[in-house]
Amino acid sequence: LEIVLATHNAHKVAEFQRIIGERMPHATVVSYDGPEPVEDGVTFAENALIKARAAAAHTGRIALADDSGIVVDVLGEAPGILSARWAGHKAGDEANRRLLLDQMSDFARPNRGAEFRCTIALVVPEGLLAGGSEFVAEGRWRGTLAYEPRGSHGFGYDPIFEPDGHEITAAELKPEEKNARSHRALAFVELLPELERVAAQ
Ligand code: ITT
Repeated sequence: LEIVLATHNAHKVAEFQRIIGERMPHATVVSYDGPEPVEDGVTFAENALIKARAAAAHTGRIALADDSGIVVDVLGEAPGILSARWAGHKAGDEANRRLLLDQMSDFARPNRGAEFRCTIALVVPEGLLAGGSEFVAEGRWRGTLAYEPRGSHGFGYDPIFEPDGHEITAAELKPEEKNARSHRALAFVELLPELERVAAQ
């Protein structure tokens, strides 16, 4: 089974290689490098579907796309779908984290609750399956925002996110620990039966 992964985020690719590799050892994951669609959805699910549809249409293969981010309770679920570009289009992960910490400077625990969300869209093109197929799964990982970044694993907001049940940040967890319980792993586990079903057809 060959799965096209529609993301340009190398960290997501690495996590999916592990997450999929453990649960579907016979699957081959290849990165999509075709034309980029405009991500103009207003929800994680819409954006994930936009990316997966483009990859499936262009490659004729089974495509997966991930749209994800962090939502902070007291910020009305911001940054949300804007997580990757919270401090500006080219600002990068460190500037995004710094801005979010600044915006949270008036809030102490227990008012620093947040969660990671990941939506994965699965799109099977018509050429592979009569009528094609689309499926969307979501995973959520709750935690608390730290006051300062800690840890060197992971990416994005991992250094400032302490998952519930841990006193360390997601960037201090070993990659295999993060990939066992993260929003991305939970979304993939929800999607797995559907992926196995379409792969068997
Ligand atoms: P693609 O659209 O090419 O997949 P992207 O990074 O632009 O890459 P998103 O629009 O889905 O993807 O933004 C996801 C952002 O949310 C990501 O850049 C991080 O800032 C944050 N994020 C998502 N999952 C995360 C995780 O597991 N750990 C830390 N931050 C995460």
